[in-house]
Amino acid sequence: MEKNFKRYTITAALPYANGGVHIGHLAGVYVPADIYARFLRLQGKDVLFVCGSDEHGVPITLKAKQLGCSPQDVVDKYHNLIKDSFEQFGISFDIYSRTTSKTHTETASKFFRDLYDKGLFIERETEQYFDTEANTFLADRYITGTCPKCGNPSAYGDQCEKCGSTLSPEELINPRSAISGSPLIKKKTKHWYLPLDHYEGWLRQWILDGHKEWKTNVYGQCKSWLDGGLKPRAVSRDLDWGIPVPVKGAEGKVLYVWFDAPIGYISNTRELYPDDWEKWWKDKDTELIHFIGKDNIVFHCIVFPSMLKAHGDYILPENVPANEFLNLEGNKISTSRNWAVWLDEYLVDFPQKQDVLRYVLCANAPETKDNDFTWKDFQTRNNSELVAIYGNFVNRALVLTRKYFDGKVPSADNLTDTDRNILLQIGSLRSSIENSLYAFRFREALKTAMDMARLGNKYLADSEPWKLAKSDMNRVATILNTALQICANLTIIFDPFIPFSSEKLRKMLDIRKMEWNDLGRTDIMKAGHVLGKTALLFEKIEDDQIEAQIMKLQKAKKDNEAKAAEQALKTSGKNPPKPLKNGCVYGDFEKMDIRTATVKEAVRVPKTDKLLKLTIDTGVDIRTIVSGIAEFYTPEEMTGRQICILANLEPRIIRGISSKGMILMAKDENGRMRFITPQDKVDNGASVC
Ligand code: B3M
Ligand code: ZN
Repeated sequence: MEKNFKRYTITAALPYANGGVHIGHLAGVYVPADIYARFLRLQGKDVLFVCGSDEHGVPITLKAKQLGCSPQDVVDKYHNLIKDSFEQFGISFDIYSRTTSKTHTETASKFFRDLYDKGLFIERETEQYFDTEANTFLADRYITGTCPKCGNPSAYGDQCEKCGSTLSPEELINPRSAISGSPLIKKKTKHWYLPLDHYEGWLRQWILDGHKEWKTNVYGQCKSWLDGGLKPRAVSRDLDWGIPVPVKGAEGKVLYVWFDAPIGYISNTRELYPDDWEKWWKDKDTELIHFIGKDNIVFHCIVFPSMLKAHGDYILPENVPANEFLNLEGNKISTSRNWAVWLDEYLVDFPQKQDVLRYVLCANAPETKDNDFTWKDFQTRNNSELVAIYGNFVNRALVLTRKYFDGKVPSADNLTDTDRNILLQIGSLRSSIENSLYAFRFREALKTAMDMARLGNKYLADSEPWKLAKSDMNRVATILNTALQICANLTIIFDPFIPFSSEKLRKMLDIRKMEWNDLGRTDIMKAGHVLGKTALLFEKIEDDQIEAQIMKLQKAKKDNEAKAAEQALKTSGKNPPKPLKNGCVYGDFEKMDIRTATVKEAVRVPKTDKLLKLTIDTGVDIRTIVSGIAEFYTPEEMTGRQICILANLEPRIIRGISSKGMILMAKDENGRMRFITPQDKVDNGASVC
């Protein structure tokens, strides 16, 4: 259904500037948002597509700690990386700014002040967990301890990932700081709360009664939040990174990141249109749409609208078409585990193939449920859809026109029923794709676009103009004219989805960018018009390219397992094993004469803490070895032990004693030295080999 708003404000979730952009982000938020923006623009509508980096909040400060730099350094680095990735993938924001901008600080502070001055916040003093070592209050997520339900020793203050229970930090057994590992104290602190419970009645009406058309995943989540009852939410935090709370007595406190981030949409609009921003946010004739992932639903459907409603001047979102999550090869995408396909890396491995990824991510978008991205599916969709259908059709039409008509559009003098019928079918796709796009069903819409290519491809295959070339050039002309009209229509219908390819095809056809309104026209390509240079629209992706990607993921998995094992050792206080030494040859080993032996006597070496003087029976001789093991064994413990020694080591003088040989020992995970003893007693002097 066509919508008749005067203008459209489209927002896409502001990504945290603490990492790059991966396929999950693109599929969940940015590709659908971009398709919608491009679709509306093609219709000549007044569109604002706004985004930017979310640069505040605890995740940024943690990343800074991890990298040993300042939060500002972190956001500078990632803001540029993210912005660049979006540009490369043709995400056509009108502005991509950042929440550390001056305009944003002003806008968010003013928004807070407006609500504060109207008395719309509650001030509360509560006791919260404080990490004395890191000198900071801790968000629930950064408190860890033992789950009271399942005993998992590393549950978080908000959730146990093992049994899935929702928790509060108070419930954790033995809570500790996830940042420093130290135990926590409780400390009083004052914060400002938005009383969401006051807006509950209104929210029920506005969403549950007024927006039944929202996607079921979004509507369902809102309903369950509302049914669970809303509580006041703190909109400030004790943190030294963020926008200072703009009231007296709020030193050391900043706006909660989820309070300031959505205001970023407004700030960025102000930055783009300093004099004319209000109509995008305050005029009832503007349609506001938020594109987000499912983890942001509560903030965009409940918290932010309550803020806007409380303020009073602003319009509310018409729709929030949140997507579910995209998994990768069967596993949840994870930044920390590096289980992701990063956009910057993708472009190195698949240069110029932005559209292939855009296509696959849209065709497989997690619109109604979580979905899986696999490299095999990526290859299949490229090879059997883009190449074999769309690309093949276009290529045939262009190559045959070059071959038979010197690259000039032939005229269609005698359209048959078949031709008319195909053109009619092409035209009829328009209303169907519009319905899908207006309903945010982008997969379905893309399928319709591909249906157009499919129709064209079948039309050429069925009419076989190459067979008619000898007998009926007139007919060939009509068929190719019809095919070229379909090609021109394809540049329009695919434009929102794969804009780079539409541009490429327009060049090959040598036509200007069309409007959505031209979709369905059958006279775009005029007889006699000279086509541009033909090139391949899409290229096949070979097995080895796909295998390389799968190997890359396998490597990431291995690296991650190693990292996790190392981490587990670290948190257990144990030392990780040393890396392996480089190879040696058998001859090197053979030179060493390793034997079993027994300690006959052990005494401390005077004036040392570490050394014992051992009298050893090697089965060949009785000798003295001085060994640095006094920290780990008493002389009494040593006496009578069977051990292994390196018997042919050059004698050394240690503290005036001649030491002949070395005792073989292993360091345990706590750094203590332990003997190597044959499992069963053997004669002294037996060779170890
Ligand atoms: N940065 C969370 C996220 O990246 C948050 C979105 C803000 S949108 C205003 O998932
Ligand atoms: Zn649990």
